[in-house]
Amino acid sequence: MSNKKILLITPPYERIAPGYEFVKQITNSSPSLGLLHLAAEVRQHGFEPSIIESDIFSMTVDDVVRQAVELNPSYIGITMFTVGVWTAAQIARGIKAALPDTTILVGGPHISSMALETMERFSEFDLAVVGEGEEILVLLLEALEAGNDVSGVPGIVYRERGEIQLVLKQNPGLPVKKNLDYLPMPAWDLLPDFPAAYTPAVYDFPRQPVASIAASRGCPFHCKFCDTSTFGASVRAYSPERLVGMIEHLQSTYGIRHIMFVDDLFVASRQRVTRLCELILEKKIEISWSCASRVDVVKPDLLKLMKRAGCWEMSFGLETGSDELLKRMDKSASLANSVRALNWAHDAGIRSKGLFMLGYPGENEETIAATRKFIRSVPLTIMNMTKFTPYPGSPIYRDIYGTNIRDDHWEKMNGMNFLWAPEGMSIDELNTNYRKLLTSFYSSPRIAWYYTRFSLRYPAHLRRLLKFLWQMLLARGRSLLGVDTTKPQARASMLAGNDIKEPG
Ligand code: B12
Ligand code: SF4
Repeated sequence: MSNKKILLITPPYERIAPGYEFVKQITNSSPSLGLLHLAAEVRQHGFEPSIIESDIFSMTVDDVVRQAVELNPSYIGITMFTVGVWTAAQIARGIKAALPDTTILVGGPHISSMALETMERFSEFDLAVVGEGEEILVLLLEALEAGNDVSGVPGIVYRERGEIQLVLKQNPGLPVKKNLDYLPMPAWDLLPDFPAAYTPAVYDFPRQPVASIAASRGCPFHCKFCDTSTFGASVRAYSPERLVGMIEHLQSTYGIRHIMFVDDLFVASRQRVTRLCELILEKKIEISWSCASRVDVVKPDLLKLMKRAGCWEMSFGLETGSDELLKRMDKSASLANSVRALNWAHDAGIRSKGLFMLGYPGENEETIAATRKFIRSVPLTIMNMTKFTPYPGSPIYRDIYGTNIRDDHWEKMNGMNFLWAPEGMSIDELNTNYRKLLTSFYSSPRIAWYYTRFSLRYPAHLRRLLKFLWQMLLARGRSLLGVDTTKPQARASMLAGNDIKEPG
């Protein structure tokens, strides 16, 4: 019998290399904001959403299928990054086998860029929604409920019976709205064990509980490695008043003390950020927060105001210490911009997190040496380095695809595997340099001293780190004794991607 239940799922995916599960102790466990937005919207239209965050609760594909079958919803919605496509397909297959009448819908960053290819490859997905999903999902569910033909629903990919076989069709999407205030509050209330179970990476927040908000959508830049296919180039945002309302709601309902703004470019509008900071100060809201920015859009006075309004950390997409590589990435920013912004943030008293990547086309021993020198010369407090991955939806994907990268590498696209090496370098060399760069930063006396003080001030971080170190020692011990510690599912995924080196 049909019901109005829709189960929204984040599939498990290889976030941690098999055998390294203990790393999870210290990594980011934020919920999928996309699902929270979709749930809030469909609930307003009479549907009954629920959410499974499988990765955060270490659920396997079988666990997810079991829970879905128990709930027996009419609709399943699966969100996916490229790395989660294969497990999403396994989940869809499992559910279809037990509940053949359930409609399986998919969306998310991977679908926004690869909808046709994914639907062609995985017949277990019934319908795909491209781009922002709130309004389209409601239109789609209403059409399905009414038993109508879905061919008129905007922004979807569907199958239509052709003369010989089913043919895939893609409809154009909806025009974007300039202001995000029309969206309902994300449905944090549907998350099991929120906020306790959703902690960001260790040392990445000063106090908890923590929640994330996407205060704007879209980015007008076109960095070649970046996938902007979901939100596009036009920047849209909540009004500062609405954002403050959201922060107050999170504080009063869940006791949230730190907010992570996950916008691509939080500082896209100086005017909007200024107003937000003024409102936080006027209303005397006691909250700390972090956000991401480009290095070329910040100014000292704005940074000082942000600091006064609670800004604790800013992530800057620094990428590399080579101007030549920045040019090749179409980053439209220079090392001089980076140095200036980092110094300004430091002077304002805001922590800077540097986001880097290694292995971009054109990377060589010289650019790596330049990055090493750069990292140690600027006032960074924390750094993340991803292994360059040509994500579908990024301009560089189109340049590289067809050389030696294939679509069955999708399940390895988590920024922790080198799937491709620039001319003149091997994957082994890249892995060695990756380790060296991270060690060179984190072993510097300035950083070691900073984290010692930080741990003493925030013992919760220290406890988490100690637990991680203990589990790492256990894993090392087991590996020395020759005991296989990987879960069966992780082993299967390892075998499926067998021509790719595991992260070192
Ligand atoms: C916050 C964030 C994270 C967080 C939280 C992730 C999470 N669980 O959501 C953390 C730090 C954990 C993270 C990790 C990674 N991330 Co990340 N992340 C982001 C970021 C900055 C914002 C995501 C967000 O909250 N958006 C706001 C919500 C509202 O949007 P949304 O989730 O896309 O959902 C909307 C639509 O996609 C659609 N939709 C989504 N799902 C579904 C499902 C259905 C059924 C329907 C109908 C519609 C639909 O409707 C939603 C509402 O409009 C994006 C950049 C971006 N612009 O999206 C990158 C981004 C998603 N990340 C990316 C990547 C690559 C990763 C990593 C794989 C590797 C890495 N180097 O960081 C890892 C690990 C994977 C993982 N799942 O954790 C890429 C994805 C590219 C790709 N093709 O796979 C992005 C796009 C960055 C980029 N520009 O390249 N990430
Ligand atoms: S890397 Fe940042 S600035 Fe560049 S396109 Fe992506 S979101 Fe925009």
